[in-house]
Amino acid sequence: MLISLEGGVSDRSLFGATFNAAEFGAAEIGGSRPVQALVVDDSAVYRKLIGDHLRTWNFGVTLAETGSEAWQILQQPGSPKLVLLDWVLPDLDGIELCHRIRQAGASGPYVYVILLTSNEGRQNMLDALQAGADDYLVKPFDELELKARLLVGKRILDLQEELVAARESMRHAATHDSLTGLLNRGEILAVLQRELERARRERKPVGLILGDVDHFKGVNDTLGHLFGDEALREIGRRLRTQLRVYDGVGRYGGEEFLMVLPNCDLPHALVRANGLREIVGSTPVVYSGEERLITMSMGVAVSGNDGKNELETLLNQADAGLYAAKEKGRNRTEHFTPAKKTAAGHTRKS
Ligand code: GH3
Ligand code: MG
Ligand code: MG
Repeated sequence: MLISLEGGVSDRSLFGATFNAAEFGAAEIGGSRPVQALVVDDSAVYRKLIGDHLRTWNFGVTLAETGSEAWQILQQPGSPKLVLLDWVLPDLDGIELCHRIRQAGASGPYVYVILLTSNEGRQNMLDALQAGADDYLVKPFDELELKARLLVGKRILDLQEELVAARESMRHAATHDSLTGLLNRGEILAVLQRELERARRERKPVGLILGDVDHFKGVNDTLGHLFGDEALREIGRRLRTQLRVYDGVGRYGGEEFLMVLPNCDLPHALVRANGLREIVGSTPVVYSGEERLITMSMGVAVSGNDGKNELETLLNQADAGLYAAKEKGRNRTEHFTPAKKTAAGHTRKS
C-alpha cells in the first residue's frame, strides 16, 4: 500500500513494483523492548497510517497534531527518542522543532528525527538536515521506505544507548571499589572535599570516621583470602545500611573504610561511629560453612578547627583517633584530641 499525499491513501506502489505484505506484517523492528516513537502530523490520515505501521513493527506510538504539542511531549521525562516529524505544521514547523530538539538535547539522550515532507519541499532538504534532522522521507512514501528509515533510526538509537551504558559503567568502575561496591579512595576523598567546601559556606561541621578491621591479617591467615574478601563485602554492606543517604562511605584502603557525615558534630559523630562499630561486630560473618566475629576500630574527627589544608588535617586527626583505638585494645571508638606539648617541646597526638 502506498501512503500518498495529504488526505488520501492510494494503492499505487511508489517503486512500480509489488512487495510481499506478509514480509512486513511478520517483521518486528521495534525489538523486544519497544522503542517509543512520536508521530507528529496535522493530517489524521497520516497519523493513523504511520501509527498503525509502527505498532505492527512493535514500536510504541505517541501521536501529536501540532508542533507545540510535540514539543510539550518531548520535554516530559522518558519522552520518545524517535520522532517522525511532518515539515509543515500549523504552528511550530518541523524545522523549528528540529532546532529546538537539538538545542535542548546536548545533555539528554539522543532524539532521532525523521522529517516528512511533500515532494515540493525536496529542495529544502539541506535546510532540514542542517536544522538537525537525521533523515527525511518524501511523501508519498511506501511501507518499505518507512520501514528502512526506521530500521536505521532504531540502530542508531541502540548504538547510542550502548555507548551511554558503556560510559556509565566506565564512570562507575572509575569511582567505585570493585570488591565492596563502595566508593573508592579517590571518590570518597572527593566527597569529603565537596562536603568540607559546603560546610564552610554553611558554617556546619563535617564528621569523619576512619574504620579499620581488627586483626584482619589473622582472618585471612586462618580462614583464607576468599573468606577475607567476603568479610570486607559484608562489612561494606553493614556500614552502608547504617548510614543516611547523604552520608558517604568508601573503601579507603585494604581493610580501612572512610565515612563522611555532613552536618555532624563531635558528640553525634561518636555515637554514629559506635553504632557502625556495633553493627559490624554484633553478628559473625558467615561464608562457605565458616563463621567469624569480626570487629572494627574507629577514629573520629570533626571539621571546623582549621581553615587551611582542612582535608589533610582532618584525615590525620581521624587516623590519630584510630591509632589510639588500636592502642587501647581495638573494637572501640576514639577521637582526636588536640596535640599536647611534651616536656621536650614536641607535639604528640592523642
Ligand atoms: P590491626 O588490628 O592492627 O589492624 O591488624 P590487621 O591484621 O588488621 O592489620 P594489618 O595491616 O597487619 O593487616 C591487614 C590485612 O588486610 C593484610 C592484608 O592482606 C589484608 N587485606 C587488605 N586488602 C584485602 C583484600 O582485598 N582482601 C583480603 N582478603 N584481605 C585484604
Ligand atoms: Mg586492620
Ligand atoms: Mg589497616
